[in-house]
Amino acid sequence: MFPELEEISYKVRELVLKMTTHAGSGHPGGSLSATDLLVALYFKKMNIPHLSSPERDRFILSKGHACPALYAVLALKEFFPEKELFTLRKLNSRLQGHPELITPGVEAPTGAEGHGLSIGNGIALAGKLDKLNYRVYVLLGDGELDEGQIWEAALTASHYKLDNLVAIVDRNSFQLDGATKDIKYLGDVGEKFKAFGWDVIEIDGHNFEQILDALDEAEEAKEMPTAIIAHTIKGKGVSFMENNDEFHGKVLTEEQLKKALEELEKQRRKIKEAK
Ligand SMILES: Cc1ncc(C[n+]2csc(CCOP(=O)(O)OP(=O)(O)O)c2C)c(N)n1
Repeated sequence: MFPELEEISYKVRELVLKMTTHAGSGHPGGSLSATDLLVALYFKKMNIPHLSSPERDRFILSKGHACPALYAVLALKEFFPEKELFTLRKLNSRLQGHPELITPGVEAPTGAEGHGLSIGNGIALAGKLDKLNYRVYVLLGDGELDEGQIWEAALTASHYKLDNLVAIVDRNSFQLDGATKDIKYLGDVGEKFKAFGWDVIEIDGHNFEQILDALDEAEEAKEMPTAIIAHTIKGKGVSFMENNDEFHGKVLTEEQLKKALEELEKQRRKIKEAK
């Protein structure tokens, strides 16, 4: 059990829902599926002594539309003030609808899906050439795997033996307009990465113990990149959002927000009582 990480995840989920409803647009569903993965990375795994430190671990949100979750995590890490979250998607805000380099802590501009793994390859290869010990984590959506460039990048990563690179697939089984199985059948994602020369670990992407064990195991990989297939739930934490693709690119109304926050609070209280 990791009650301190669960507590942070509740806060992140609350902020995601509040800031997207406040903005009137955004992608809450895929932000909630990715929340626990982001919290484990930023609050337990990644080493970021300073945002400009050459040795810092890098994270790339390839499924850039889930940036409300990333922004909430970066604010809770105190890279910028929490109140700035409520400027999301506003003109001249540092928090745009998809990640931009103007946001403190964002390592790559993403949002056009399919590019993050190629960017991660470049950063990981540079780390090896410069003999720097940082690690690179790239979060991919499963719908994003429809993009051909992901597979080109997957081949490149194994060719260059990028054992400092970890791709995490947010396997929530949904994409923009439905279930991934109906839009482009993916089959066994882990087997596909294995066929491209990757080490593969399959986990429950909402179980902190499994997430952290997988991230530790990935550090043991030698001369090959690691793919963590994280089985998740789109809209995780809010009953009427879970596995409901309606909330891919649609935000909660004020009334739905109130209900969602009550649900999250109830779950948070249960965790506290169990401590
Ligand atoms: C190149 C490109 N084409 C289309 C889109 C529009 N788009 C935004 S999110 C999305 C679906 C994403 O599915 P997935 O990667 O599974 O995200 P998740 O369900 O985890 O939110 C699409 C097609 C885009 N952002 N980039």
